Amino acid sequence: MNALFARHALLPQGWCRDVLLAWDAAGDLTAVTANAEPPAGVEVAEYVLPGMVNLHSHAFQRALGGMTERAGEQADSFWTWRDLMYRFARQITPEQIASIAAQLFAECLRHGYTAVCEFHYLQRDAQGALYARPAETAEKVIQAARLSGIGITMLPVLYSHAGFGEQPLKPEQARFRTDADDVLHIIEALAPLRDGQTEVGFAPHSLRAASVGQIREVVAALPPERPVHIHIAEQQGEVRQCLDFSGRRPVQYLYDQLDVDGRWCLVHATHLQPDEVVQMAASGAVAGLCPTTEANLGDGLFPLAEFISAGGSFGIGSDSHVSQSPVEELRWLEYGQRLLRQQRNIAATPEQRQVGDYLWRTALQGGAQAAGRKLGALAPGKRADLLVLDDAHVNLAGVALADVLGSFLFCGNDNLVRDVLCGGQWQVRHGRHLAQDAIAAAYKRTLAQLRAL
Ligand code: NGQ
Ligand code: ZN
Repeated sequence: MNALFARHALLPQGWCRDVLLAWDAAGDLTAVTANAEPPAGVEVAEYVLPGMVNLHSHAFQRALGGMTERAGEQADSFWTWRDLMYRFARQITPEQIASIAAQLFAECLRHGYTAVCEFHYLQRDAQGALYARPAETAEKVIQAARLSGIGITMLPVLYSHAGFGEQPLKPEQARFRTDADDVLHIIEALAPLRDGQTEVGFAPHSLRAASVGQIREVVAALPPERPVHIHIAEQQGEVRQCLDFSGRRPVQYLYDQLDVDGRWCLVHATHLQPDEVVQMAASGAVAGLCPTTEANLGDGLFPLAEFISAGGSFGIGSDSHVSQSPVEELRWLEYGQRLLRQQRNIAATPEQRQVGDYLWRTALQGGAQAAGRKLGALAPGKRADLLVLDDAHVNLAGVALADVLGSFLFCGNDNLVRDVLCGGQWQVRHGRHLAQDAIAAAYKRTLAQLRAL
């Protein structure tokens, strides 16, 4: 029997006791029964949570982590970081992309992510030519997801321009170049890989890199349930360029030009005016927040309190992967707001006053929506994606049920995720990913190659 008995499980209605969870061979939950008796022979766990969705990833950037933290002659910024990232992206082979992604995904699982949305734009070879298989690198990332066991929403990126007004790409962006036809071919080539663990959506890189006409063309050709993700309003410079080009701020311009609804994920959306907060929230689009990367790159702070008040949906992503932990994303999401407002306990509502519970459950809802897969709850029909916390850890000793997520998210840096089931398969046991040694060995070989360049 594919089953687990949880003394305490976080279900859609909140923490429940004595929950029997069962799943089928396809990796879908078939029954979730509270107040059950533990059947003989079924493993018993103390605290079980649904796994988190990582809604924004550029997997290859994992290998750049820690390498960009040296001050230059002039003031460093998002844009100087981007130059370093481009230089790094120039030489990576599809095999290297796969080994970096596998390492990243194993780490993400170990820290409590069970799904990732890969915003994938390294699609051409180092000379800027399409590979013989146009979806070559996207397929490699999906293979890495399968090796690690994480669920994936692959988002092939439309990337045609260097800036607003269809500016020609720079030579260092040649590997990213796609037009609407290229992206549609890649999406089509990936169709046979769709399954319970794998979905394929679409990502116009940004309003800088893709024109409204191109975005319309791809969205019109895409099956209606597939997610659409875009970077938006991350940097003040980008907002100014958009104003110069269109007379509108990026979010205003996007909503003026396109039908933005719940299939959309607006990544970053850092710089918003009050009317944009309201418009975004009302549209049902998910705000894709990446607090550790946004801090690392000096982006700014998303107006979370206002967005929550307006009823907006949000999720979290690790983006450049300076962190691989949902704990760190959620903690910094809340801490940024505390520092900004000089208040405490911001991410909460009158109905859900526990900040840890509010953050985990709300970010999971938004992430599930952005992933376009059967995620977001321990409930029949959803994927069997769950975490078992380490109840032997001192941080959980004698803790009231209401404070379990508070301890998980806001106390210390030990990883309290002990076991991880993803798509009905155990991938992490006692804090170790089952394939982590082989995956790390391949990753180290890749790093040695890249550092030798
Ligand atoms: C990216 N990353 O595509 O990797 C971007 C930087 C850009 C973030 N926005 C490149 N965090 O936006 O042009
Ligand atoms: Zn990004």
